[in-house]
Amino acid sequence: MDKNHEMWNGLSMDLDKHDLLCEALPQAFGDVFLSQEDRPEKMDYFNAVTADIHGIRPAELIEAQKNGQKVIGSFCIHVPEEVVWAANGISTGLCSGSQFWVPGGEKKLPTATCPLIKASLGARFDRTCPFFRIADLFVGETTCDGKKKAWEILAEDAPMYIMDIPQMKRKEDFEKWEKEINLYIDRLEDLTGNKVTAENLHDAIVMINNKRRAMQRLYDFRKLDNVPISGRDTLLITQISFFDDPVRFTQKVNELCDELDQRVKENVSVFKKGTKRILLTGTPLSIPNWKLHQIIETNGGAVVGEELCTGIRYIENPVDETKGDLDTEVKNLAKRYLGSINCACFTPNKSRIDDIIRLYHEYNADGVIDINLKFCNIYDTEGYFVEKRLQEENIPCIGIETDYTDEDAEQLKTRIGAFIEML
Ligand code: BJ8
Repeated sequence: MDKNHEMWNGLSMDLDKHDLLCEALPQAFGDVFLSQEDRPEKMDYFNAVTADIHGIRPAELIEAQKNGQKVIGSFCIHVPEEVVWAANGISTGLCSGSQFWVPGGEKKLPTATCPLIKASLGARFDRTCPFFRIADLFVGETTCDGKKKAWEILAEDAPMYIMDIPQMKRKEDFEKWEKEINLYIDRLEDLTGNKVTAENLHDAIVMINNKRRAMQRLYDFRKLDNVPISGRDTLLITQISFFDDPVRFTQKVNELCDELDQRVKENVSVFKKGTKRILLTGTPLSIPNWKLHQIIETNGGAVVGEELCTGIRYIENPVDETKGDLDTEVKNLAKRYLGSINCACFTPNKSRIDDIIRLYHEYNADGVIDINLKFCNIYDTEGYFVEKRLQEENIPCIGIETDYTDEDAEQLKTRIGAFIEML
């Protein structure tokens, strides 16, 4: 048994089933990423992380657990990772983006549930993802009905903690969210045995802000006429940002950006002149969901930005770094984590549409694709306002509904190809 298999065995994973996933990944990765021409050399690090995605980082997490640290997994960018790091825990993302895990989720959930939720439960119940075996605590939230009920089922098998997210953004909602963050801190202190203080929380805020700043630096290259990195590569980096060590990740993104600076000086573009620039908006694209980027970028388009949780919503708006007491630091977190994220779970959610229009101009896009994961009711319904406002602004837009299967790939190619052609 090799080292990885020994580790997975120790996590009581279903090795035979998991091997099937490991066998499929290199082919998919090769098709989507390695087939691209003229990729930046500094993508090497992110390639290596992806190639051993269930090996390198899980081994690090297990090592940290042996040294007394706790691993906390979450499913939503509303859950503030800073408090986990402040309690000397390790934060990791758990959202799942592969069809491989969906049937396992369907054993527990109605078929008419979004694939993100089904895959997340399938990964746990099927014992085919090491991150879902390692986490000491699973942090869910009350963003949509599907998730709320799914957490109750997940709690039959996994240690769950739920954060109750307000669904409006009034003064009293910010106060409530502050209280929720304080309750979360209590739970983390219990779990880790460490106190969250103004100092360690401030350090964690700066560390995660640095990660967001590095990613913003990367995303800024996508605003240029000559785009030196593809949308696919940027998406992969963003997906990795949720589970990699934040300090190392920040350093690697900055190294890549140094290379991209050089490319800009040499006018290098990974896209041919005249390639149409697409802004995506909608539901998140969790790893390894690369389907839409692959279709767009092999059919005459360049994805230059994502108004998604796996995109700009995660990286913009760093937390206020003004030093204060613990209450002030928590207030600053609440402000950012409630005020700046425009999930469709909020009512009203006009600021999301304002953001789409702002980003369309900032990233010099030619058109917008509004993506909706099948059975996500809130984004689907909000699509009404997205399309209406964009039409008023004369911004070309199409709505796409899809899931994690490849069954609709041909149909999507035709629709997206036709949309790009008319831009
Ligand atoms: S802040 S988008 S990460 S909840 S796609 S599970 S909403 S049915 S993922 Fe999300 Fe947080 Fe919002 Fe972002 Fe439900 Fe819709 Fe599925 Fe969703």
